This record gives sequence, C-alpha cells and structure tokens, in this order.
Amino acid sequence: MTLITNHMPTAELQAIDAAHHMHPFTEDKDLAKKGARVITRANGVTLTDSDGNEFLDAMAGLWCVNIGYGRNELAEAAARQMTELPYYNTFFQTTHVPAIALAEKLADLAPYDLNHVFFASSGSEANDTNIRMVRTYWAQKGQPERDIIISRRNAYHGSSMGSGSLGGMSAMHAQGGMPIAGIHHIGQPDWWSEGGAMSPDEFGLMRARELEQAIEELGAHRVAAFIGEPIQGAGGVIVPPSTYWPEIQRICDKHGILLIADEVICGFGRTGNWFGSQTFGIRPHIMTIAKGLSSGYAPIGGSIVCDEVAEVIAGCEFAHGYTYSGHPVACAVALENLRIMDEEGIVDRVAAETGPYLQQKWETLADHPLVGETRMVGMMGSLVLTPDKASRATFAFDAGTVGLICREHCFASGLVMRAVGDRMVISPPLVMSRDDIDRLIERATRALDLTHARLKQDGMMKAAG
Ligand code: PXG
Repeated sequence: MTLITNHMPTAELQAIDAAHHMHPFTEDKDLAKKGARVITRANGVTLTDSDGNEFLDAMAGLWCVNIGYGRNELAEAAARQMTELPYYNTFFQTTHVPAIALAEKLADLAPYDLNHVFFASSGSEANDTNIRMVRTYWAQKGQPERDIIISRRNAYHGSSMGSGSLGGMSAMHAQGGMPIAGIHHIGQPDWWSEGGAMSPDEFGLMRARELEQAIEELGAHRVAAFIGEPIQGAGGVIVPPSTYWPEIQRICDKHGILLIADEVICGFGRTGNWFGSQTFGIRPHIMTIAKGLSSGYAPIGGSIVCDEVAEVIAGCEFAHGYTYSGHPVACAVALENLRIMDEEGIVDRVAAETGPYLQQKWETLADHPLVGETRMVGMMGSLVLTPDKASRATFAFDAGTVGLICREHCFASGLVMRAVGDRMVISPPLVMSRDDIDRLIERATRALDLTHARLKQDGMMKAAG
C-alpha cells in the first residue's frame, strides 16, 4: 500500500482517487479526466489545495462549518473524549455523559417545548428517524392509517431511501426506486422561477394552500405530517414569501398535522437566530438537525422532539436507532462547538452586525447585468443569473450551463460559491469578518464580470423562447 500524504504530487493523488474513490453526486468519468481538486488544509474561512492555491470558502464546506476551520478546542475535546470513553452505545437502557449533556443543551437552545433529542449521525438518518417516528406516533394514538407525509418538490432532506423520498429532487427519484410509498409532494414557494404575474405574497399564499388542497384530496385522516426547510438550501436558497409559513402553520394547526422543520442548514445561527423556525415564526413538533451542530467537525445529527410527541413515543418501545446514535466523541465535539458559539456571541453577531453587512453588500450585486434577484437571510444567500432580469427569463441552454461557467470563474478568482442550476448560492462560515465579506463580494463581482464577458463573447446572453 502506498503511504499517501499531503506532500504527494497532485496528479498522483488524483490518479489514486480516480482509481478507487467513488464520489457523491459526481460523474466519476468526467472527474477522472479532469482530476478532483485536492483540499489539504483549512484555517478560519480559507481553504488550501494541494497546489498551494487558497480559496475563500463561501460555502462553509457543505453548509456546515459555521464556526470556521482550525478551532483547536474542538480537536482537544475530541481527543479528551477519545481517551476517556471513545465509544459506548445508548441502547438498552444505557447512556453516557456527552449524550446527556448535549441533549440537555439542545433542549435549552430549542424554542417552545422541543425538549427531547433522538440522535443520529447525519441529517439523512435523522429524517429517516422522523418518518418512522411520526408514523409510530399516529399508530400509538390508534390512527395507523395516518401515514402520509407531505413535502415539497425541489426540497432536500437527505440521500437515504427515506430522506431522499421526502426530498423532491427529480434526478434522485429517477434512480434506485424512490420515492418510497406514502410521501406526497406539493409545489415549492419559489416566486422568481414559478410566480408568473402574481405578487410574491399572493404566490406564497397560493403555494401554502396547495398543502390544504392536498390534505383535502388525501383526507386529513391519512396525513401524518408536513416537512419543510424554513429556507430550501440545496434547492437554491429559496426564501419563501412572507405569507408562506404563517399559512402553512395555520393549515397544519387546523388539520392537526405534525409539522417537521428541517433545520439541517437553517439551524445553529445560519439565519441570524439559533433556528430558522424562530426567524420565520414556525412552531414545529420536530426539528431535524445536523451540519452546524458540530460545525462539521464530527458527523452528528438528530431530531429535537416536542413534549407531546416524545410522550407518545415513550409509550412503546420505538424499535429504531443507530450504532452511533449519541456517539460520545461527536457529542463532545458538538458541545464544544455550541460552547464557543455561545461564548463568542456568534449568532447575535450574525443577526446584528455581519449578517446585515453581508446583506447590504450582496444586494449591490443586483445591479450587475447578469443578476436578477438577490436574497440574503442571516448568512445564507442566493443570486439568480438571467439574460433578462425584467422578464425573469432563463437562459436558452440547459439549466446549470451558465451556473457552472460562473462557478469555474469563482474558483479561478479564489472563491468557493456553489451553483444550483443557474443560481449561485452562498452559506459562509458565520465567523466571517467585515474584511472577509468585502473580499467575498470583490471576488464574486470579478467572477460575475468574467462570466458575463464570456457569455457575450460566445453569444450566450440569450433567453429561452
Ligand atoms: N436536510 C437538509 C435540509 C439538508 O440540506 C440533509 C437533510 C441531509 O443531511 P446529511 O448529513 O445526511 O447529508 C441536508 C444535506 C448540496 C448539498 O449540494 C446539501 C446537503 C448535502 C449534500 C449536498 O447543496 N444537505
């Protein structure tokens, strides 16, 4: 076996990677030709690759490194826990201190009566837990036929059979036998792309009322729960019109349907509050968490559950759990992450200072000839690339063609920004300073200018007919 180190030439690392490593959501044949970008180090908000290039990470990894890279306190917490108790399970009436402490901390942070935590190692696993938990809840209450979960098209809830089925990604559903039975999808509140001549507020109401129509068609006695991300993340940072969530809440309340807020991206300060539900006034029965819970330093997720649902579930043996539910090292890392976020007032800073500053700067990009709508909530934002902002036109090419061109120009400009179709999205570490934000905007502007020049040169500023 080769000893593989950070000091090997990039081409050798890429060749071994292409030979043996299957990547998620990647066409591996294309990747083998081009070679994967090898990230070797990171500190603060900056990534370094194997050729020594530096990038400002405006995606916080994959929407998760909320406290930034290089916080040794988390490494030390992991090392301490590994020495003391590297593993024990939480099955069969056992527990351990890190799981106890983290569950208590989460109950304290979470709003309303969300006081109980079921641990998992990822958002996908947590949403699988949620599917089984809400169905078990209704079965325990003598209504086993109440098993349908309503979700939205273009939602992302994970990649396992259950969570991928909850999600509304058609490319995922086309592979491997998804969705599973008992999941129903309604429209998403994406006004820019789908709102037509309606005002955003009218459109928000219309899309929320699709929930009521679905409940009426399916029969309320069949519907267990509705699940939604407060802001759709992987779907393109779709910020719903202000009318949307209050109407969804009203409909869930009226029909007695459980509401699951998927906080995997919106949680832990991303929107300027601890949870996106607080930003949008949502009162969920269950919140899905992962990512920012440990700032990505250790794989951990979970479901935070309200008193009533937890009480009903406690009435049976919930035959569910993962070997790593409440993994002590992951819990210790998450606790240290939350301690730092608390002590450094990171969420308050996003709400009062850096979030508004980023928003103000980000909105200036709307003046760019290539940019339609810009949105920013807390530190989660998107901009739409369009050949004609007045008519909210899409390009005359496959969705994503222009987004990918822009993404490449971002990399070349030292910026990691993600393309979702022809939207560019950011979700930077919450510890970004004003200087970091200035650099981000400078580089994004440069990438947009280069993209625009390239599109003009190649005659690509054409709207779909
Ligand atoms: N819910 C939401 C809202 C998510 O964003 C998951 C659940 C699943 O979490 P795990 O930990 O199982 O991945 C996610 C994950 C992207 C991208 O390309 C987004 C996610 C994952 C991978 C890629 O934007 N979100």
